[in-house]
Amino acid sequence: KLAQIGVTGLAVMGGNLARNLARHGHTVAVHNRTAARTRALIGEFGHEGTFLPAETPKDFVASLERPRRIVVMVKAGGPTDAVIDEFSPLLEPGDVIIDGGNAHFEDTRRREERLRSRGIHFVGTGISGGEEGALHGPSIMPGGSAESYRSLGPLLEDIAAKAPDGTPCCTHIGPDGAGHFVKMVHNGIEYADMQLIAEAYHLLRHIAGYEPARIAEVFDIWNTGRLDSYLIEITAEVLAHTDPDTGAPFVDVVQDRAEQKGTGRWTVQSALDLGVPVSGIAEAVFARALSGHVELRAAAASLPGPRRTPLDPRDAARFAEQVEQALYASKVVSYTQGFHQMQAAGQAYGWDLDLGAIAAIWRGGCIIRAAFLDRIRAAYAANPAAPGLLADPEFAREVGEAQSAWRTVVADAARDGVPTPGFSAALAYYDALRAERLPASLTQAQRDYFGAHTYRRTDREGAFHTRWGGDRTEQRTD
Ligand code: NBP
Repeated sequence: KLAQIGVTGLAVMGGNLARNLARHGHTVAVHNRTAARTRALIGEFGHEGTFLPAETPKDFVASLERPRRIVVMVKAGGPTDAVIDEFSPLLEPGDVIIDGGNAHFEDTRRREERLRSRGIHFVGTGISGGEEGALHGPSIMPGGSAESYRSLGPLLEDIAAKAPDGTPCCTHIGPDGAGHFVKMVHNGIEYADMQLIAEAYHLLRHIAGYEPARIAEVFDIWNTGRLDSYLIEITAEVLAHTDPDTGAPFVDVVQDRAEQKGTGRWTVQSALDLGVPVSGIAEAVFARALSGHVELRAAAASLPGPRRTPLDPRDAARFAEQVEQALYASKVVSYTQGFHQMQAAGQAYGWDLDLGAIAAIWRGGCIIRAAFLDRIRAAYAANPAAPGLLADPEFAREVGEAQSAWRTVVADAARDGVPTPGFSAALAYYDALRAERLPASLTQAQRDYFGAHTYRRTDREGAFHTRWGGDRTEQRTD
């Protein structure tokens, strides 16, 4: 009997994906560079389904039905190229290589183009949900050709997470690097979500004066409303946890230095290339970077700040409600920005992305899963060409209702010296978008002054330059 699909790279992610496929009744060929890992997987989990273990790439390929479907789950970068180089000579036109690692979308575009010329489908696939997701149902974002999805889609939809309405959290995203691009933006949005939650915690701690256990209760309540999400849920659990060694709140014994593996940075780098303002994601990446600059922080530790006056309990409770509104409005902004980036990338790379379908497959399995995403799905279903989420009447209404509390929170934070780069950047974005006139007119006039970069007038067509160094007469330049 031949296998319907194969997995090579059996570390935690690959091993769990292979088990997930086998548990769904598929025959799965398994292979790993170091054969001991393959044997360990079969020894421990072989009883869960039908696995065809192979020790060599040749045996692995020979154990697959045609067209062959090979999931590569190795370390991103050089190892992915090494595996492609090793396996592709053994494959035939029509076969499919699925890269489920966290590849950069430009690498995926390059690999897809090279393999396409040989008739092999290369499907760069975003997989979110970590190791638990890989085993129990991740959110899956496959790129590559539409043809490859016809053969691969049913298998992937089978093992994907299911949204609350039962639909699989997997859809064909678009050609070449589209899947990995969308996974990258997912991670960027995840950075922003986490930063906003961290700021809400910081505000409740230092302005409302709540202890972590009390803040956990607040987050638990928020999790029953419009902020209902995996990240809010785990935040409440972390904040309620007490360190067994010291008896202190766990959050107080963890060093306040956040690390990163790079997908947030990639998102911002791509946004800069596309000219899309993703200030919420950028502030989140920078906030992690700042936290790690220990020497700078130590040198600044004695700089003066405001004196804080603790709020009385009634005011603290009202403040906590305002923080919920600020968090929600800021979250709408960061999703607005992330979806704008996907829309711009779709145009730049010719992907024709279905933004509503992308929101739909993030409703389950992935780290940013949230009730909120169903609202985004509905907004794009109602108006697929909407110029941003804030153009949706429902989101516009909610953010409009939250804006006063949002301003209070950002102002209180500034007054009390609590840093809120995420909340503040989101509010600035909101105010800039809705401004009737931006000071960009002055910026453009300055550019014309020192660089003769010309400007357009509000009252007439054409490009103009003023002779700033001379008689200041205006000339039309186009
Ligand atoms: P790792 O990223 O730790 O990679 C280990 C695997 O790569 C092993 O199977 C190893 O084989 C294989 N490998 C390496 Br390293 N170099 C190789 C080479 N030159 N040729 C062949 N195989 C090679 O595994 P992981 O943590 O399971 O992650 C797999 C992928 O999934 C990564 O791209 C990662 O970024 C991504 N990931 C995603 C999530 C998520 O939530 N979506 C979470 C974690 C990871 P060996 O056993 O012979 O050393």
